[in-house]
Amino acid sequence: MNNPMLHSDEIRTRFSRAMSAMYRTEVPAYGTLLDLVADTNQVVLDHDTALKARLAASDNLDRISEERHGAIRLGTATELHMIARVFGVMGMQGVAYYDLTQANVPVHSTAFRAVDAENLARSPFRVFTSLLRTDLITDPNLRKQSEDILNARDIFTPRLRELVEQAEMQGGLNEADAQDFITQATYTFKWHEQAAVDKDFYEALKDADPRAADIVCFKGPHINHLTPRTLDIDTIHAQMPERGMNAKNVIEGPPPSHNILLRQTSFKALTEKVTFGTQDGLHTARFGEIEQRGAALTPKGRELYDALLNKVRATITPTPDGSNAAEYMDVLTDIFKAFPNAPEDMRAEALAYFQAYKTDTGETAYTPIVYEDFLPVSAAGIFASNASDKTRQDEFASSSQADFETALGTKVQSEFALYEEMQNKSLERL
Ligand code: OOG
Ligand code: NI
Repeated sequence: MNNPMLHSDEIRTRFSRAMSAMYRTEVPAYGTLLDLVADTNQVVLDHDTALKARLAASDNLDRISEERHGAIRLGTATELHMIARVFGVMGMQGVAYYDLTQANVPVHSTAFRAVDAENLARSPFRVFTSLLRTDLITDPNLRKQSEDILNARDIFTPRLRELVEQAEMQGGLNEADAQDFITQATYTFKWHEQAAVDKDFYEALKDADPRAADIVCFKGPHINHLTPRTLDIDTIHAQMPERGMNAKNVIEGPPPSHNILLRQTSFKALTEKVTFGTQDGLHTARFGEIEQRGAALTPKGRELYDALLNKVRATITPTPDGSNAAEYMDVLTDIFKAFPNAPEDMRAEALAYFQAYKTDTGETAYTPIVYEDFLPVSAAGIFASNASDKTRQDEFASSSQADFETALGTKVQSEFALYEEMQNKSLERL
């Protein structure tokens, strides 16, 4: 008989740590970022004892600075289908559909994550997973060659396939098999310095679209960033240059005044040495990011958020050289005065989801439900700033959520429905 199964939450937790260890080795600058995050989080906790007590009650304090998400990019429907099974072993399901073509990026995406509150509490680690839309590579030769390259590759080890099948059949994996699974799964996302194509093809595809080149020209879907949680994103953002990191100019998402959705920033993607056959070359893809999360917004709240952000963008767009970064933050903060930031006001206007609970004195109180997903606009910002400075005018064809879900083998879950269910469950429990 097999030994007892390891809980999928535990497999996910260990997987996120294995990914972190691998990425730190691959990208030393990422280790520097992690050190800065740990130091700053400690300073915040030392100074804010109330926050520390709150976090001790609701979170695992030791895990405060751990990774909360990563991102990968896949090339084919078959790869997406298999990756869904791999993440399934770790209790992660596709939540939300992100149409990146709206930002002229030829991919569509979902986030694999745990969906229930107790599983999220054990490990909220999520992977933003994009699928290339080769139909949007306009040059027919490049498109055909890309598809041929992608169809010929196998990004999964035979052992990983075996373990996934075993997990599906047995309903889990025992300790030894789970450990093997984590090693094999992590291997899928390793960096390959040796490209899978020649330099001419790489350059041609990169000219057409750098994101397509990042996906097609390498042997596997290398993890392109990991993102630990920070308790003070503004301080870390400001300190990144002091530690030698080329930080983005502005923090994406809402202004510091608003504890909603998520705010994130990163050091810009590094240009790294790769080889094409025997030829040396360079590739720019990998970076390190930090995030700070706030309240999950209802559709009404999201609409207001989007409207305000559009207003900001119509007024000012951050310049690539960062010259108007301070002004951008001022405009953002100013325009967001139209969005209530007190939790009780957000609740009164049904802008965010809330968890109901009983206080020590028996009264009903409400705390915002943490947003577990991604911002489409923000994701696009990441793509845009980290892949190329090239501006593209061509409008991509409209997206196809149905195609994506066919590849996935199931529908993506609605993030709004999940938050609403959490809210309802908490009310029922009272
Ligand atoms: C995915 C970017 C999405 C984020 O934080 O918005 C993401 C990618 O660059 O492949 O991780
Ligand atoms: Ni990210």
